[in-house]
Amino acid sequence: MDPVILTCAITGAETTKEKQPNLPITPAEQAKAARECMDAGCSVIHLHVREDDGKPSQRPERFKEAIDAIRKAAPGIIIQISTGGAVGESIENRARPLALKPEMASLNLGTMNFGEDVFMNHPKDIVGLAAKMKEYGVLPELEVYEAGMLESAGKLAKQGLIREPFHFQFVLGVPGGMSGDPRNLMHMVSLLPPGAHWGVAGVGRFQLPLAVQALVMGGHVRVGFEDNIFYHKGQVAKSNAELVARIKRIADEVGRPVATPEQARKILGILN
Ligand code: KMH
Ligand code: ZN
Repeated sequence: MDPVILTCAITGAETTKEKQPNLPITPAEQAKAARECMDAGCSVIHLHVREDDGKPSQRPERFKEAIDAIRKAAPGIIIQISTGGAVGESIENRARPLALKPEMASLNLGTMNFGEDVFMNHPKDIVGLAAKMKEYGVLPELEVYEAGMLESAGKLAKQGLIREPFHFQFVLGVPGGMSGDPRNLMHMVSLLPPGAHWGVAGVGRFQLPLAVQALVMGGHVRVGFEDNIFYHKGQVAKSNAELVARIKRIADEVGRPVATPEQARKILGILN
């Protein structure tokens, strides 16, 4: 069976230290977490940064500090920066860290309710972010929370802003988006254009079952404290790596070798 790329979203913009005391916030904590995740089988870090007080940030200087620290601690790991940021962040700030030319960045394909907030992704802003990613040679990971968003990728490709094969991340279980019902993942996969790569990020209690479903269906998997803070119901995870290690064990059992960062680069078409 094809290798599975394990991504870890180690920090996020919404998770708090109060709810998850092991959340990595500083560049040093993020570097340590990234190393542990790499040792556990992860090849991509989905990266948000925080200021020292825990506030979500899109400051390029802070991203640079975190990226440098992660590169030193976990050489070779793929770093995917967030252009989603926190709900309510301006599009200008969301775009700023792209100038650091990371290998990958998230590109959110639509506006949606996000818990009690609205996660704004105006069509012109999606185009603007995609154009910047193209300019800087950054591979977009297409974040999709609803089936219609998946179908909108073709429009960006027609405009020459993204290229095929696409790499989708299905983020399922956000209150306001599609839930983590297994039928939703089946439906998403049924809509994929030929040759597309896909992974799933299940939010909260959906993280583990969707990960297992993706392993069986041939997809890639994202775990981490951005999406889920628990190991079991009511049991806060000790580390991001603990969540990665569990998926690696299950992947081994179902015959999906875990991709190294180099294999992940080949699969995703990242050119160094
Ligand atoms: N924090 C969410 C509102 C991304 O990283 O691109 C959006 C998010 C997606 O986390
Ligand atoms: Zn994110």
